[in-house]
Amino acid sequence: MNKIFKVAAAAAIIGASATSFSFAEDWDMPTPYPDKTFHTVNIQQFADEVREATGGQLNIKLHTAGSLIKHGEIKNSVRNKIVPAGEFFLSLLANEDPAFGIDSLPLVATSYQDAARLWEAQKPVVEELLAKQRLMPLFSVPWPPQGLYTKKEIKTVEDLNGLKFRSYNANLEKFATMVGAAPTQVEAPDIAQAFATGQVEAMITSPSTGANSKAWDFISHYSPINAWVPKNIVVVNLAAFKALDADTQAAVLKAAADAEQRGWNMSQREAEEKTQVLADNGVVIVEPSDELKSGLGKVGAELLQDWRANSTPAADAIVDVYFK
Ligand code: PCA
Repeated sequence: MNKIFKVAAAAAIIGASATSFSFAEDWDMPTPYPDKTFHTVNIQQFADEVREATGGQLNIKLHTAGSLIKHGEIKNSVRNKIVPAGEFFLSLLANEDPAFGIDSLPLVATSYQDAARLWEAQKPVVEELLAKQRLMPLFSVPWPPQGLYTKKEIKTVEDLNGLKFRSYNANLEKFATMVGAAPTQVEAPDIAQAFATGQVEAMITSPSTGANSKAWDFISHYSPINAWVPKNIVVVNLAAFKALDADTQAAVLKAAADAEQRGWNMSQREAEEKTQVLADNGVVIVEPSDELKSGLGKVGAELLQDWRANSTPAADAIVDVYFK
């Protein structure tokens, strides 16, 4: 083969491969929670299924526990195409629009059934708000109902007065302030350290996050107050999604739908299993007293009223649809 012919043949091969095969794509995907968290396990399976279904054409690589991008910056980093996809705690965006925070208001939705109904009402509004930022939700999965972790038995809302309280979003911060506690924002991977250093001494979170943080090392009592059922959401940058070929897009959407269903089931199993893990490690599980329940009910009603007063018509309509 003479030299010119060899170059031409090589060009033809490259040309052919460029039209008949697309190059494999690598996606870095930041998530805020540690590897053992069921949300992370679920997303890893989602990534594996996408890789398999696309014959390796789309490789999603997880960067967990805020290791690549800090939790508070994940949404904007997807929006700005620094990464094509990411996971975050949906109600973290409540400062952008109250519609994002409705799943983190006390005693609005406290069971999985109610949480599913609330998501049905909330989802179209969330989709529209995210679309304005060129983001598309892929799936959303709830945490188990949120319970109360303390160093003593809490019999009334007044017992929370003066406690240094771990917070994870604006709603929880408001709640803590309203009951006379002092809130401090702490990300999930930093919980154990925040307790160990005395930065905080009480928290509201799921049995999952409690057990994964080994809460028995720093608290003695857990009360399943089932205060709310907040969700994580996985979003993709719309332009990044549209750049995928049709088969790959379909594979992503299929794996996402499966991940949503699997995630809701995992969450429900977690609620029971991880409460048992807390008990097995010596945490005293205390059913909330009637007094505590009615006190929380009052705080919840006030917070909902406040939320509605500061809401947008679209966000407020979510509550109307939900309570109808
Ligand atoms: N775990 C996360 C969010 C809600 C939950 O159950 C956390 O505590 O940060």
